[in-house]
Amino acid sequence: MTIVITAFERSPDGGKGLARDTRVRWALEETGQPCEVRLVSFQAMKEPAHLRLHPFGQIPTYEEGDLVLFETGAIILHLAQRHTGLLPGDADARARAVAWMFAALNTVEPPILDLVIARIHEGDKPWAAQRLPLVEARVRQRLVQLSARLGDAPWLDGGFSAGDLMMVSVLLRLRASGILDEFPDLAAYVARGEARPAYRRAFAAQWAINAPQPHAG
Ligand code: GTB
Repeated sequence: MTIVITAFERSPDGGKGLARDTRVRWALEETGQPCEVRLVSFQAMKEPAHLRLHPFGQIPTYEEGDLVLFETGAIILHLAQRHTGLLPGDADARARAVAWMFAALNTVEPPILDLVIARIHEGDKPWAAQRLPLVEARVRQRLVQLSARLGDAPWLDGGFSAGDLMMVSVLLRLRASGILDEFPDLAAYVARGEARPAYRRAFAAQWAINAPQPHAG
């Protein structure tokens, strides 16, 4: 059954791999599932054909026969449950890996997204200078806690899992702020994720679409 995902026609990050199709591409690569990618413009995302796939008019979406999914958490959990490579065999270890997926999405990502909003989308607002240190402090608090749990281990709970895939994907969004580099163990954790052949293939595939075009002449 052909898997079709959607991605930005041209990602605003210029190929840094930060748009969320990259984490789905990564999961597909880790599980050895080929896919087709349908590129959509911002306008097309808000039109009825795409809204039937994604009620909030966003990317990525996932189609596999009659199954249509949105939300990267749901898509990656679906792939992890149906194919080998992203969840351990032991039932308790699987449950813990899923807990780390939720932790990445529900506990670590929200303050990071808040930081993106404070720095980029609301950076010119009159309250920005007061708010930014508060938001940064909340991010650092989570990183201190995450770093304490990771300790010297390469991955969050035994071998690499969908929990790590999601956590690394979430932490990548922090790099531009410089805060990730304040935590060398977490920066190394992210680098380990990026060094995985499956991540490199996923990154290259989105880069081929999104990389800045050289100017002619
Ligand atoms: N909770 C959903 C999920 O996990 O699937 C969130 C999906 C989502 O945020 N999609 C974004 C989108 O479609 C793209 S990934 N936005 C268009 C819209 O809402 O109209 C978020 C994203 C966008 C841009 C960058 N960037 O430029 O660096 C990074 C991440």
